[in-house]
This record gives sequence, C-alpha cells and structure tokens, in this order.
Amino acid sequence: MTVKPRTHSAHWGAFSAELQDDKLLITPFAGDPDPSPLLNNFVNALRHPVRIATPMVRRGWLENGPGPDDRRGMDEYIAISWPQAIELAAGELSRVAAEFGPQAVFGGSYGWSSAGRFHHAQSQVHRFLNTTIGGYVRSVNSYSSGAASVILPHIVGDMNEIARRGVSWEEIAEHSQLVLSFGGLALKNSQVASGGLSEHTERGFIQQAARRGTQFISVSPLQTDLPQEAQGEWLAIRPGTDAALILGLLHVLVSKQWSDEAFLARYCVGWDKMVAYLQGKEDGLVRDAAWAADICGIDAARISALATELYGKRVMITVAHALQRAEHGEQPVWLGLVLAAALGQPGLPGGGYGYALGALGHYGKHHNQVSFPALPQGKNGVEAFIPVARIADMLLHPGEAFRYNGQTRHYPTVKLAWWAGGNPFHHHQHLARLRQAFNRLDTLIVHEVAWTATARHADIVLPATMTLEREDVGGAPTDRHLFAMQQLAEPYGQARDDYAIFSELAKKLGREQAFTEGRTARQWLEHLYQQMQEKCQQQQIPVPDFDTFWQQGQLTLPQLKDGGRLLRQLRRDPERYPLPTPSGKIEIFSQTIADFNDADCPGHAVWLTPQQQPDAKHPLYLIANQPASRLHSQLDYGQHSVNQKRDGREVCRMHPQDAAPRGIVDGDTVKISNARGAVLASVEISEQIMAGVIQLPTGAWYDPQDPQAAQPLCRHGNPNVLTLDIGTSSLAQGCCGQITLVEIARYQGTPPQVRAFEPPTIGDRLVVGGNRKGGEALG
Ligand SMILES: Nc1nc2c(c(=O)[nH]1)N[C@H]1C(S)=C(S)[C@@H](COP(=O)(O)OP(=O)(O)OC[C@H]3O[C@@H](n4cnc5c(=O)[nH]c(N)nc54)[C@H](O)[C@@H]3O)O[C@H]1N2
Ligand SMILES: Nc1nc2c(c(=O)[nH]1)N[C@H]1C(S)=C(S)[C@@H](COP(=O)(O)OP(=O)(O)OC[C@H]3O[C@@H](n4cnc5c(=O)[nH]c(N)nc54)[C@H](O)[C@@H]3O)O[C@H]1N2
Ligand SMILES: [Mo]
Repeated sequence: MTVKPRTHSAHWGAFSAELQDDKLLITPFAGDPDPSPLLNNFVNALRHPVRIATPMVRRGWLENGPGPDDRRGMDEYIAISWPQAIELAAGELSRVAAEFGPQAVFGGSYGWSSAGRFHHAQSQVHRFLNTTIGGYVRSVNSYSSGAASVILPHIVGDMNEIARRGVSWEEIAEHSQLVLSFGGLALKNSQVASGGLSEHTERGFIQQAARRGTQFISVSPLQTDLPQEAQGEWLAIRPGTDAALILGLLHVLVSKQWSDEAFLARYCVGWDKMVAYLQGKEDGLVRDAAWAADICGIDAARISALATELYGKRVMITVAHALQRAEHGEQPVWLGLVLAAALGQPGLPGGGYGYALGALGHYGKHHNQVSFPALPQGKNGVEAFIPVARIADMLLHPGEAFRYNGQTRHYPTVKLAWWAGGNPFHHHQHLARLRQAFNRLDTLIVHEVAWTATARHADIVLPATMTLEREDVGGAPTDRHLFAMQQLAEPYGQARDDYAIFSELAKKLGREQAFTEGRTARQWLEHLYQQMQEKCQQQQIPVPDFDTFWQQGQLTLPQLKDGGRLLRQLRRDPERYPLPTPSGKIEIFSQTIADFNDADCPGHAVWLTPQQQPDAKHPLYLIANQPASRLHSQLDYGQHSVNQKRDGREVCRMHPQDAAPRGIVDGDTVKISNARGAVLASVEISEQIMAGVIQLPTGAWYDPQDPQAAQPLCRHGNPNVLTLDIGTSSLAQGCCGQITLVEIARYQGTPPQVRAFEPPTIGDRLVVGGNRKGGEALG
C-alpha cells in the first residue's frame, strides 16, 4: 500500500507521514529546529504483533463472572466479537451502577494517551461515564506534579502562572546571569509536551544564553541532566536532599546579610519564621552550610561559595518536577521560591523562580491567544475522589480515612475500573502491590492500542486505534501551530477509535444522543474548530474555515508574550496586583498550611528526614526518571526505544566505584532488588552519575518471569517494581516514584529472554456455562 504524505502530530513533535509499499516514512515538521528522535518509534509500530487485534475477555472473568480474582495478570484471553464485547461491558457497567451507584466506578483513567484533542482518551472516558451513569470516582492532580500542584497555590496562588506561564526561555536567553537548576534542564525531557510540540527550541535558547555569558549550574545526581550546550557546572547531590542544601544556602545569605530584606518585607510574609528556623531558634538546631553538607553530600565550602555566586546577580532558580516526586516533595518546591525571594529576584526580567522549567516542552514558551477547545466532559455527580497516586490504597483500603490538603476524607468502595489512554503498570509504584489492588476489583475494563501489562490484567480488553489510524486535531496552548492529524492507515485488525467504542456502548445503554450529541468524529472536529474560529473572530484573528485548514494541514496562531506576569505585576504594585494567596504575597509561612496541623508538612518549609535511608542491605539510591528513548511506556516496542536497549533489556547506569566491588562490568546483566521485588537490566558503567546512585529510567514494559509469585522478577527492567507506594505527605499525597533504595548484583547464569512484546496466550473460543454470574451464554 502507498499513501502520499499526510500531516500528523504527536506529543513529541509534528511530522508528515507516508506509506511506501507498506513502509512508514516519517519526515519531521519543516519548521522544527531540533526534531525529536522519538519520531522513529512510529516506523515499526502500526503493524507490530503486540498490537491488540480484536476485543478480548479474560477466561477467569468469563467463566466465573465479575469478582476479585488473583489470576489477573496470568490468565489467558478469549477473542470475542464487537457485539459480544459491547454487551459484556455495557452489561457489567449497568450491573455495578444499579447495585452500587456510580460511586463504585473508578473513571480517573490517568494517562497521557495520544496527542489529538478530540480522541483524548481520558476525556472520552469521563464524558462517557458522566453521560451514561451520571459520574464516577475521579482522581485529582497528576503523577507529574502531585506535590507541587497542591503546595504552589497556597504559597504563590497559582501553579500555572509560575510554571507554564512563568519566565520564558526568550527572557532567560536575554537577561539571566545565572541559572541554578535543581534537577537540571535535560533536553531529553523538553522533547515532549502534551498535545504536541512543533518547535523544539530549548537547545537553541540554552546555546544563546551560554554564548551571552549566562552561567548554568545543575544540581543533580546525574551529569547528563545539563545539556552540553549550557557549558555549565555539575554539582552532584545525594538524591532527595535538595531542601537541606537550599536551607544551607539561605543560612549563608542571612549570616552574610545578603538577603534582600526590602523585597522580603514588601512582597512576602513569614520570612522572620524562616530565619528563626534557620538559626535554630525553635529547636536549637542551626541549619547552616555544615549541617546541609552532611545531609546533601556537597561540601560546606562549596555551599558557601555558591551563595556568594548567587548574590548580586540576575538569578533564575528552577526546580524540576522530579524533586517533588519523592518523600516530602513539597519542601524543595517551596524552598526554590524562598531562595529566589531571598535573592530579591521574582518579577525581574530573567530572574526569579521557574517551577519545572525544562521538564516539558510547554514550559518557558509563549501562550496562544486562543486555544483549541477540549471535548466537554459533562457533569460528574459523584463527590468522591482520590489524589491520583492513591489508587492502590483506595482499592486495598476501601472506607479508610486519608488526609489531603487539610481535609480528612475516605476512600470509596470501587467495584469497577475503566481505563483508556493510561498505563498504571507503567506509572504506578510498587507493582506487586498494584497487582493485589487490581485483583480486588469485580471488573477492570481497558481500552488499549497494544498488550501493555495493564491490558494483560484487564477482564475486558477493547482494541483502540493509534492516531495514525484516525483523524484528529493536534495542538497545545503553548504551541503556535495547530495541526490536522490526517488518517494514514486503516485500523489494525478490528481496532476502533475510543469515541466509536463509547458511542456503541452509550447506544447499548440507551444514552447515545447524550454521549454523541448526534455527531460523528469528523463532525466533532468541525464543531470544536468552529468554536475556536468564533473566539478568533471576536479577537479579530483571521483563521480559515475548517475545510481549508484540513487541506492545508496546519495553521499558525498568534501568541501572547506574558510569561512571568504574575510576579512581575506583584513587583510593580503589590496593592493593585496582589497574588491570589491569603496574604496577597509570597507565603514563606502559610497560616493555612500551619492550621492543617500535619506534622509532615508544617507552616513553613523545612527539612524532614525521609523514611527511605540507605542501609547495609540496600546501600544504593535508585533514580527512576523519564526515559530518553520514548514517552513513558508508549511505543516501547518502537524502533528507537528498542535500539537503546541491550539484549532487549533496559539499560541502567552506575558509577565505576559501585561496580568494581560488586564485580560488575559494562554490558553485564544485573539484578536490581529490594524488599518489594527485583528487575533485570543491562548495565552501563559511567562517571556521569554520582557514586552511590544508580539510574534506571521508567517505561520498560513490566515483564514478570513468574507471574504466580508474590513478587515476580521483571525480566525487562521496569523500575516501578522497586519504588515505594506512599504519598509525598498528608498535604498533597503525590507519588514518590523518583527515588528508592536498592542493591545491585551481577546476574549469574544465562539471563531469561525478555517477553514483554509477545501477546498473552489466546485461548479457544468457548461457550459459557451457567456458573457465570452475569448469566447469558456467549457463542
Ligand atoms: N517510578 C516512576 N514512575 C513514574 C514517573 C517517575 O518519574 N518515576 N513519572 C510519572 C509521570 S510524570 C507520568 S506523567 C506517568 C505517565 O504514565 P502514563 O501516562 O500512564 O504512561 P503512558 O505510557 O504515556 O501511557 C499511555 C497509554 O495510553 C495508550 N494509548 C495511546 N494512545 C491511545 C489511544 O488513543 N487510546 C487508548 N485507549 N490508549 C492509547 C498507550 O499505548 C499507553 O499504554 O508516569 C509516572 N510514573
Ligand atoms: N523523553 C521523555 N521526556 C519526558 C517524558 C518522557 O517520558 N520521556 N515525560 C514527561 C513528563 S510527563 C514529565 S512530568 C516530565 C518530568 O520531568 P522531570 O520530573 O523533571 O524529569 P525526570 O527525568 O524524571 O527528572 C529530571 C532529573 O532530576 C534528577 N533528580 C532526580 N532526583 C533528584 C533529586 O533528588 N535532586 C535533584 N537535584 N535532582 C534529582 C534526575 O537525575 C533526573 O534526570 O518529563 C517529561 N518529558
Ligand atoms: Mo508527567
């Protein structure tokens, strides 16, 4: 089959795609100065054997009906027809809704799915459950910024304004003298942005800044977190200890009388309490550079010197998402802001605080004047929610109390979970525990493109199309280009669009009109486009009609250059432009948080010792960060991702000092383990990682060798087998996936082959007997 070039877009870039004799060719968007190699993950993906070809039902569920079942994750599947699948799924949803109400259905369905705005799977699930059964148990916040998204509104009033709409790269390249990055500014991360990213500009801006003389300092366990283009300095820090380092820096600033007292008095509240804490007025413990050095592993002299370098310069402080994906992750986010304030920088051109700058391609960009509307999700009649990373707690402890943002709430009792566009066996921690949690459900329904571990734990698996097999519109509020995502290939097997699946289900449930509003997918695209067109017309922005847009394949939208406005306006006139915080100022002390009375997140930022500490059995930190070779677990079977593996296994990095005593050499297969399980990986020995730390990126598909074991060995290298499933604190309950503790050893003998990309066993079709609770026989 040959298909001429069509425009398309992914979270990692826009491109045109064509088929030449069934071979997929990808050409990056011509306007992209630095296209991402992740585009190569598409080339072998469309017809990969790990795609799901037909609807499937798990044998145990079919035989025994809904109910808790430990066979999830090791059972075989039976192929069924679409009408059967629709009947089973709609029937089960009706049963649960009728018996227990929508509050027994979990529809949080966390996950990035794909770039198109209409087929955004999570929005489709939400809309479907709202319009058919009146709602679902939702999840709040994200795995990305669980802690930051709760703490930042308290202390600066708005997360978006200090992250996505924060100080722009353009401004940094022009004005910043020193960029101090906690967690670095790795270009591997800014390759992606949800919704799409047509211009990868970070490398260029970093280069431009460095040439002008901006000094970059990256505080991180990994040297590679700072691009070479920055020509900067690497300060190796013990993982999870940045809060202590920043307190040490603040102590130096205070004792040298370098803190900007005028700024702190005019625009902040609570600096006196911070100073009292630094000086040990509360408890006799002085948080000076020597104290910090003991905790973070950077020597006291270097900490003092760093404070000297910061003083009197135009300084930009950044804190990566990674730092808050850890125990007490709220603290470094808070302290980054306090440090910027103590230096008097917020609101100055190229100065202040940029939360998560560089973590994604959205940050530091300008915003479109008008953005493409989202699919309306309808009204959710269920009040119950969980902080997103508390999914296993919810399923294992229904009815139990938990703290969240000053409230005591209770976990709902969930019987059915519906997932589309996410991979909890990628994103969640402590996977052996997650399996137990999913096994408690009556039913798990999953829409997937391919046989991920999540699909392999589902009771009903509904095959979804990839974006190249359907039409959509690709765009993000921070991308000035909007793309027609044109269909290139026919759906794989019997795969259907999530929208088509939900439309059929809604019809079965007698709610078709409510879900579809009578529109086909193409009509929805036209409808959403028209809404954008109307907004544009109101602002005198010329845009073509839909057909012209579709034919051209792309559209350029005007942008606003208002990054950093929140703090700039505050600085201009704090009475006229107060921050949306209780005091109208930056809250170095928050009375609101203090009144919550949670010891693990008091009223000002502190250093709290994490429960995870190295010991004789688990002496090494493991950094489980974002993968360079793919987005999360997406297209892990794609060419680029597979090419970065060795013997089909994910590669972990360790320092020669840690490798030598263990007899480990480069290229060995290693076993990384702790109390929660073990994974295999291939090892690369590198001096670009701090001694005492190993790194294994996320995203290798969970591949249990012995699924019946309580803690199966993952042959492939999924670090979430090892991570700890606890909340960051009572305040935010964010995930703690970034850091854990492990031991590592050379694997003895012949390592088992990776089987992650082989589909599960597909059993014979069968006629169901009378023991099935649901009743009806299946042909
Ligand atoms: N240990 C540790 N864990 C982490 C992190 C970490 O740093 N350390 N990072 C966390 C972060 S920041 C995040 S955001 C999460 C990411 O976690 P997820 O967003 O869950 O990860 P993805 O791999 O993007 O999952 C998306 C899934 O949707 C499927 N999909 C794509 N398009 C479609 C579609 O159109 N329809 C349907 N039905 N499915 C589709 C893909 O095949 C894929 O399986 O992981 C988190 N987990
Ligand atoms: N290629 C690619 N890019 C991505 C993603 C992807 O899957 N693939 N995912 C995207 C998503 S959803 C998100 S939310 C962002 C996440 O953005 P981040 O969370 O910032 O990304 P990570 O790579 O997990 O972490 C960045 C770096 O922080 C460092 N680090 C870890 N712990 C510590 C610590 O305690 N202190 C200090 N100082 N540094 C530490 C690690 O060395 C790590 O490389 O990335 C986005 N970008
Ligand atoms: Mo994320």
